[in-house]
Amino acid sequence: MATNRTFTMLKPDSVEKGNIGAILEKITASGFRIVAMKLTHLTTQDAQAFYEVHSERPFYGELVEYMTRGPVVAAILEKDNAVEDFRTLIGATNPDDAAEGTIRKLYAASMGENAVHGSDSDENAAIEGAFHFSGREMF
Ligand code: DAT
Ligand code: MG
Repeated sequence: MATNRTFTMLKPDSVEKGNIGAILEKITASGFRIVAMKLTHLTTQDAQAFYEVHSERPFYGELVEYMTRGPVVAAILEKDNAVEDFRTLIGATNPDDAAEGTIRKLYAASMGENAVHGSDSDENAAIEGAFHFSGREMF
């Protein structure tokens, strides 16, 4: 059964471009409740572990560089069917393929710098959220 939470990061390009407010507005206007949130800077080890599944891919080094070049906004979001609905809201990995009105269509520059992360399963949402937040930081 689907749980009702997902994990997101507004990636370094979103922070650099001053898009945090606009993206959070879109997220909350789409019915997601913010359960936990912080500005945090991933270490190289954090980013390598987060994207471990892609460690053999040619873009892995660039991905880790990008994700560690400045702070990100990490958050846990709550809504019915959160994981799937949030993936729909952010749009396809490559912004060129993302549907009109999605966060990546509106705010992502490229496949490599695509503005926002959304968990791809309930299991990963729980793991990713627990990596960044203790129980006392979730409301
Ligand atoms: P998503 O972030 O949509 O879940 P993913 O898990 O397949 O996508 O990949 C993680 C991130 O890696 C993605 O947001 C951007 C980067 N990435 C994926 N495929 C890439 C590619 N072919 N070239 C460059 N970056 C890529
Ligand atoms: Mg993914």
